[in-house]
Amino acid sequence: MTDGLRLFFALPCPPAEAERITAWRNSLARQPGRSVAQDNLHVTLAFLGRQPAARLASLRTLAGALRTEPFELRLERLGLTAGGVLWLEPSDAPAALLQLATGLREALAEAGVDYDRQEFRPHLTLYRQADARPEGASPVLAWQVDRFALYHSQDTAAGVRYRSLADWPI
Ligand code: 2AM
Repeated sequence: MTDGLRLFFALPCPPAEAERITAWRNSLARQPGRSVAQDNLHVTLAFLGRQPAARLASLRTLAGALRTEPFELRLERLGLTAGGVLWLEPSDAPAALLQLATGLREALAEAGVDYDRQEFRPHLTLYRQADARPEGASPVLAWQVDRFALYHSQDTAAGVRYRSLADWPI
């Protein structure tokens, strides 16, 4: 599908934490590749890819029906994937986070909505096409998660922008 909207569900990184991690990243020696814009920092729960706009109503309904507990998310492990994605991940993912992602993915499957079926591995991407893991101690990001959101990934003249279409309390 070339039309439609590129969508994903995610936890937004709160502005103060996004500012902190961006300052840390900007303090590093320059890397090749692309950093994720401060306003775009997030933890993906489920990546849907292109979806018809007509599906938005059912996505809102299924997301609104999910029930979980607020939890603290602590991202303290810096990782570099073979594909050059530099990310922060929890050393111990909270059970409530896994429950939220699993519940969401099950609801999507039940509604017949396609999504990326890779096993859920919570992380916050900082950099793409990096060629080295920065030296030194990993920074730590932590916040109380009480909302998740549906995002529209848009290509703009200023680069990709993630716009929140709706969000829900957890
Ligand atoms: P992200 O790193 O910005 O969260 C489609 O695969 C998108 O889903 C990727 O661009 C990535 O975006 C996210 N993703 C990839 N692998 C994942 C995984 N194992 N668990 C959760 N999200 C993943």
